[in-house]
Amino acid sequence: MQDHRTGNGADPDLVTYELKGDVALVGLNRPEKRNAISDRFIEAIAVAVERAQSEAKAAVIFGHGNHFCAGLDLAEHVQKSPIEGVKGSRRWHAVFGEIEHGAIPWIAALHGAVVGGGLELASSAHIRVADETAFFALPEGQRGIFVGGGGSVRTARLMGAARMADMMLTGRVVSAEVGERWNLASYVVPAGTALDKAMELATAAASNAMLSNYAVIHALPRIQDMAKEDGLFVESFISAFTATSPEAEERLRAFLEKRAKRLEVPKGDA
Ligand code: 1HE
Repeated sequence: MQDHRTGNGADPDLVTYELKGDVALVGLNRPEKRNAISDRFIEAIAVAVERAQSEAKAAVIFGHGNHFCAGLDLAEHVQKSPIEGVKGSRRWHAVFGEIEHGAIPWIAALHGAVVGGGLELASSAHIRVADETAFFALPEGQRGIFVGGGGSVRTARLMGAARMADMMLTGRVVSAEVGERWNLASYVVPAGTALDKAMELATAAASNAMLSNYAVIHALPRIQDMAKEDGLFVESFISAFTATSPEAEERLRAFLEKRAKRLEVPKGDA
């Protein structure tokens, strides 16, 4: 497996980057600080995200060490002025926005702390896989701050504002199992296997028509924000447009000519 490190001026040691087939693997690599995200770190993530979008068909983001991510680098944040805080938050929005509304699907492989900005980062991915060691928390209230990485929009939409308010007001720490019930993760897997599961899902997503994946990433969240009739109207056009691509025609013919794999009927939990 070839190990490509991020370059272009971003710190190569903060984020590992690997291209495995069509899937990019982006690893948060500041375990000594529990992958807390500093200004330099967010720039390293930005470089890796851009590179993944340019050469992969799907991507996985994970954390090196015992935790996915402990959120904002509080040591750096304590020294910031309000305007620096606003600019920092807007930069996080831009980088996480590239993940959520970029060109490829992102799967977050979660273990250990998925906390504060770490949960906001995970919320910008399209699928979240948590292993049994993962725990979720939003200790912003305890730290005297507020979410700034898109959590009030993305994380609140995943689990609902009431549950998010509970976590933020009480400091509640939520297990992987509860996180799954609350829609913070779609899969809970045995300890140490989240990355493998995320790779499996990313490989499956990478084998789809890219135009279909693009439509899923861009259309679903936008249609959710539309009035019902507007959403249905837009859906019809996206549906008709994706079906006119040569790739769609070939995939449809492959099914009709029995060249395509059939769906597998689930045996147990799927
Ligand atoms: C950090 C950070 C951090 C660890 N910023 N340095 N996030 C939080 O409030 C979570 C704070 N972190 C923790 O509660 C714990 O560190 C963990 C539960 C994640 C892990 O515990 P543990 O016992 O394994 O590690 P530790 O001993 O607490 O931390 C190891 C080192 O990482 C230590 O530094 P050291 O120099 O003393 O070794 C910690 O100071 C450092 N560290 N977390 C800076 N977050 C855009 S708005 C988003 C707002 C938020 O994200 S608020 C939530 C912030």
